[in-house]
Amino acid sequence: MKSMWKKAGVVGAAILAASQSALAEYGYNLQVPASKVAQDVFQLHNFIMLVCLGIFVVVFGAMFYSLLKHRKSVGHKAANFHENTTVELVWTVIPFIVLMGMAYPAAKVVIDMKDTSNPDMTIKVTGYQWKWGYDYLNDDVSIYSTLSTPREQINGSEAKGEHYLLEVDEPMVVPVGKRIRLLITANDVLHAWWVPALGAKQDAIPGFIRDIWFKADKIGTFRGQCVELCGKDHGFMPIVVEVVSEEDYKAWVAKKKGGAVVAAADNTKTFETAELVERGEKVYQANCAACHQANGMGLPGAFPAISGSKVATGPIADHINIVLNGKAGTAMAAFGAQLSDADIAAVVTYQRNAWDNKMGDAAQPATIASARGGAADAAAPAAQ
Ligand code: HEC
Ligand SMILES: [Cu+2]
Repeated sequence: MKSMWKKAGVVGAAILAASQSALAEYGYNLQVPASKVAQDVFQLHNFIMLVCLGIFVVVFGAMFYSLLKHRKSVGHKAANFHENTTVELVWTVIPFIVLMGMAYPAAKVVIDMKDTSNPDMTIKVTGYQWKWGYDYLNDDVSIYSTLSTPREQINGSEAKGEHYLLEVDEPMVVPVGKRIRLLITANDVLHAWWVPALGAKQDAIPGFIRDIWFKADKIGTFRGQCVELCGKDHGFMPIVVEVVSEEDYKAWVAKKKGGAVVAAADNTKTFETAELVERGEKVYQANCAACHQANGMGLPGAFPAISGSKVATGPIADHINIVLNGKAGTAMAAFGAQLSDADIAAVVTYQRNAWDNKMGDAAQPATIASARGGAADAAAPAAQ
């Protein structure tokens, strides 16, 4: 007898410990809120769940009570009545009050989410197939944020990391405690920007600009995903927001601007072919491999192989032209606005000298710069 109680005690304690650690981890809950709006959303969710639970208990309670107490086998006879005004009033008025009780706090939170007035800074967010672009309108910094999970983890030849498919090369960096307004749009198809812990979610629509805001309460890294089905790599364009102190933010901006100066200097340099190939491989992995594949073989029927391609083994001017200006009506986007002259020179040189392509020639940044000028007319239809 005694040992049975002891066993029950141990099991009870284990259940309690498990449920408490589940709570602590929010394992089965929404993400831990990191902004006022996210906190409001979280509380609204809990409140409405409780209302639903209350309705569930009352409705099913009444139903099962009636089924059991008034069943035919204990001698009950069904009542047969129509048009009972009192009952009809009660079942109209009570749901109305319940609905209003939920709609009022919900509308308040939605209005707060959509109130983008008085921002401390504004960032334009652009969805691309398949990455995010961030333009800091106040600080004149622009970055592209692409997935950094290694291909080996995705194709299963390596163990998956802690932030599998939720990590990027360049996170969006913002200062803590500031009202950040986001102007959200897309370059090709519908995408949607969502970081649950910051309570910010908005569709990114080509040709339209929608805005939202958030103010992060604490320093930390917050992760989200594109939440609008946008094609093959929809699951491969995560969002990472790095919330830092005001000083760290200023230092980051200064570093980005310094980087831009170095990058600009690269555009006037002349490189060795080997340097271009090495740099071009990185540019290719970050910008092109999603479609043309790391091995240059493409995906038959959708994305052409670059290894052995007529363009990559043909006249270099045509090769530069398709990378700069894209090809209208296909998934091949114009990279002229996204990549620097040095990066385009590098990726073109890489494509001409990797895999089965043994062209031995190289494009220099200066060639790209003049192609930009000269191809402006030809580019107009391609850019659409
Ligand atoms: C979203 C998918 C996608 C991405 C990313 C992409 N391409 Fe393409 N690319 C295409 C498609 C589709 C075509 C075929 C266009 C056509 O129908 O002619 C193409 C064609 C090409 C061609 C011509 C190949 C041939 O033999 O016709 C080259 C060269 C090329 N891309 C280079 C690049 C480079 C360099 C990058 C990265 C900076 C890149 N592409 C990124 C989809 C993509
Ligand atoms: Cu998307």
